[in-house]
Amino acid sequence: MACPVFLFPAIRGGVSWRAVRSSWWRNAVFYQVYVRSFADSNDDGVGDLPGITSRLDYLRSLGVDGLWLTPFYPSPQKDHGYDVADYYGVNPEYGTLDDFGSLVEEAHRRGIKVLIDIVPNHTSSRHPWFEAALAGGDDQHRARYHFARGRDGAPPNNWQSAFGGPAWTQLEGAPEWYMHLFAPEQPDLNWWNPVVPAEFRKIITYWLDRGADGFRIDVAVSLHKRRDLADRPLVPHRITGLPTTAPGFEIIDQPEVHDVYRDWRHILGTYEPERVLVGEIFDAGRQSRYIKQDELHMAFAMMDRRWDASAWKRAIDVYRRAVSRSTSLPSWTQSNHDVIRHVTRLGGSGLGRERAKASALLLLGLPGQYFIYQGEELGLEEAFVPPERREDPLYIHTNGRHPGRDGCRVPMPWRQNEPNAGFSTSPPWLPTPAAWDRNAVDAQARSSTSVLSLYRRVLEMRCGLARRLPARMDWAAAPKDCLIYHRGPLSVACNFGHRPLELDQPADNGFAVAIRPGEESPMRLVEEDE
Ligand code: ISL
Ligand code: CA
Repeated sequence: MACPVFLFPAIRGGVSWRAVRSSWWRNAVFYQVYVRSFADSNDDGVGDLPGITSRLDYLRSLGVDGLWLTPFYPSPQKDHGYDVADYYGVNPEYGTLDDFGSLVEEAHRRGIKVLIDIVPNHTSSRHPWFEAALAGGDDQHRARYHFARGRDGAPPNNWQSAFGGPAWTQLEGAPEWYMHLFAPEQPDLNWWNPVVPAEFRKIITYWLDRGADGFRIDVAVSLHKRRDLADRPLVPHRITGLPTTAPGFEIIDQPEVHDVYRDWRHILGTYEPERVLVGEIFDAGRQSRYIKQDELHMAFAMMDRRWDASAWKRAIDVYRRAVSRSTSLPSWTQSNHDVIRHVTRLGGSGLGRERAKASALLLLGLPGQYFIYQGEELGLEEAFVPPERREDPLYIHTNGRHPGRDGCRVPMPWRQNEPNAGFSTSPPWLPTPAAWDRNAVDAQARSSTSVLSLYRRVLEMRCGLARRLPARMDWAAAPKDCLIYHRGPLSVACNFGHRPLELDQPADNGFAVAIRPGEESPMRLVEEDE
């Protein structure tokens, strides 16, 4: 967006005033585009890059500074793009490299930055490297992945896949197994082999040269696995007594992962304007080790706590402390393509939506970046996807024990009274819930009380206040079930309770939130000039 952000965090460690001052990403608002479900330009039921380009004016009018595009590379789509078969191309379903070029150019013309997703932990099993490793069985290709002999017909160790079952699959008719911390179609790369970091250096340079403003790094701390591939020690579970993995035994997050990001940061440093690295890291302890002047710029401060004032205050402080020794600020976020949408998490329907409006305001006033997940600005809830239509590997590989993540990936509703809420004239890859018509962008744009209108107003206000907001915030004394903080001229109050609260602290310069159950418009937004 055109709104310049000039907020100055404490300057430490020799970062020049100029460098900090010119950072476009500090306090920016990012918007996560789930490419497959955002906008469909050719009515085949699948979102695509030209679709995104056609909606850039919508994103500009929302007031975002940058986008994060989920993976759009050629891929068999076993994990919807997080299984990359070619890191240098565009999945034909999503468009072409030229379409990527136009998207970046048009976004930049509107002052919007474009981050792309990079998936360095694993490739697709259809990546030429893995195909060569299987076909030839030669050591050179196999050494790019983790192949190991099993133990008496069992996997090489007891590591588990995030999608259920062992993290190993045996080759047909052979004693070797290969490692996959996710689906079997996502073999893990061996980052101890120098060929792998060399290839990723090439990949990131390639996309930086094509105008990418930075990367969201998938499973950022997993690259190097512990070298001895030792079993995870098992201890009796605290409650059930059943054997469970012992805490504190790392199979990932090895010291060498930091070398990778120092290397990437160095490469980014040779580009102007500044490019950024956002790690998919949610743990605050890890964030404090990876968010550094010479490593990552950002990671996700995921606010998925239960709706409780002290739990939220604690989480906010934990994430603030995690970056306190760096020049970075937290990147607040509530949803992404892997979690249940937060309106639903916070109680669903009217109540969940009011809480979600309040939490967005609470977080948008804080120092730091904010990541919106597409559809959040419409107040979308988790959708029910009929079991036979589910596609998520998490659902498939857990044999349905996990409902999967399809419910937060359902295509965007754009227009009321049109097939599939205006996403596509063909049936979308995941079905649009019948009731979603009322969530459509066009309907919400017409209503001043919609979630969309609230997001637009708040982002505009944030942009207007930007120059006057310090990087510091202070909690103020607050009644039970309420959080209040001050940040320069801004005061934010958030009521976590069920009863309306009268505050004696005036919030003349900022916005105040109150939840009044049963009222049509429970949110109060006090603009500066009121
Ligand atoms: O979604 C999860 C379980 O519900 C998480 O554990 C998730 O797998 C983890 O955060 C890593 O996520 C990323 O990498 C995965 C991919 O499936 C996710 O979509 C992606 O965000 C494997 O590439
Ligand atoms: Ca399409």
